[in-house]
Amino acid sequence: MPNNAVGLSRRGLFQQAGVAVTVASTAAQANEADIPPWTLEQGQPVTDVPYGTPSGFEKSVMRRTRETPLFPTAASMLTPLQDLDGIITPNGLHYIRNHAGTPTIDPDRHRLLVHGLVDRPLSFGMDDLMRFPSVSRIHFLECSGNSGQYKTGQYKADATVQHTHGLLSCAEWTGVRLSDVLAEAGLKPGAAWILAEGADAAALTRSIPVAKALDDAILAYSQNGERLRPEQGYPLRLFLPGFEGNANVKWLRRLKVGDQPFQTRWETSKYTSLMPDGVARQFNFTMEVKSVITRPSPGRGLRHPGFCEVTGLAWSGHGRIMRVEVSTDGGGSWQDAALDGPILPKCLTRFRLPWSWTGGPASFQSRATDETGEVQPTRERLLASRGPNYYYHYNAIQTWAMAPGGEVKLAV
Ligand SMILES: Nc1nc2c(c(=O)[nH]1)N[C@H]1C(S)=C(S)[C@@H](COP(=O)(O)O)O[C@H]1N2
Ligand SMILES: [Mo]
Repeated sequence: MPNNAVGLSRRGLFQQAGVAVTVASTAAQANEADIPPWTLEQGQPVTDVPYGTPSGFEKSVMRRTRETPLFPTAASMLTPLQDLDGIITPNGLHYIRNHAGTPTIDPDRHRLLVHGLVDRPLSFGMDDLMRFPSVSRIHFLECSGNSGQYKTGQYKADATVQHTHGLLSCAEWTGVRLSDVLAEAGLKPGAAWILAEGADAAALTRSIPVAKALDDAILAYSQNGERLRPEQGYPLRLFLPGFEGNANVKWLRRLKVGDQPFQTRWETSKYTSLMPDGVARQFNFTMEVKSVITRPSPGRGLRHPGFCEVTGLAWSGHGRIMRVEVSTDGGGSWQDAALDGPILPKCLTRFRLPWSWTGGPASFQSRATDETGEVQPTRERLLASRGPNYYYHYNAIQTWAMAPGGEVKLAV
């Protein structure tokens, strides 16, 4: 079994990495009598910040677009994974994937209609929904197009992990169990699929299996403790843990229960998987096991040889992460990384490996295994098994190449 807990003292950890760490070496030389200017005057009044924003020195930590979007309303913004710690994505940095812009919705006028194969068609206002018992769960959300450009080799030479993996975020989602709402309406015999429709100009619609709706689906109204951001579906979104981003319908206005899938354009012309035999596989919902090293990574290289913590994120739509192995020699040898707890199902898991850079070239890879035993594939294995027409759900092992100077670039 993997070694999930490091269980070493800091000193032991550094020794294990085989280096002496000199993080505090200049402390003794600093003149402690030098009082910094910000200590000599009053700070900013607290009443100036009714709603806080990050320090002005953190301006470079921001969402970025994949490429210049042809349509600003049908585009995406990527999460800066290289700049974040832990597993939670701050709300202002959650990735955005919109097909027709972010609507401005008055929550007092927003309704959710539940109809179709139900005993009692119902219409809910936000106040009605909030009277149901609430649940809060920490889950990742990933667009199935995340990392898809690897397939086509379209990344620019200076792409970072934000460009390659930034259609990925993780938040604590609070809302109402969809099963509770469906119990109010009463499912009729034969109910098997539910059409979920958004109130945006795309009127995005997806068919969701009733089994998923009754399992762990949430009608979410909050994200990391506050109401959803407009970009994430304010005031209400469908949240389907582990399912591809597209099925998590934002600005949710309608649920129609049926006995078969509704065959919307989002599940026929888009978001299908064209197999080598020419057959398009539909309803390929669950995001497969995947991981990526966020540091070191392109733009986050090293300047001095010595101790370096290799860290990144692993996730699986099938459940918990069991193991993450890290290679610093391009897959020649592997070491188990430590996993930060709690290790939650269908959630990002942070991994860490103490490492010592001797100053030479290195080639970083991470390989995750989930609790179903599924192992993240190599690029070769993935492309071979899927054939030339498959695009979505690219979950292959990622390689970052470090040059002797310490600069890191994406490989492939
Ligand atoms: N109504 C509606 N729901 C939507 C979309 C949309 O454009 N309209 N985009 C989908 C796609 S493709 C993804 S990946 C996720 C993105 O959610 P996020 O913007 O909160 O990250 O929302 C999905 N739900
Ligand atoms: Mo997506």
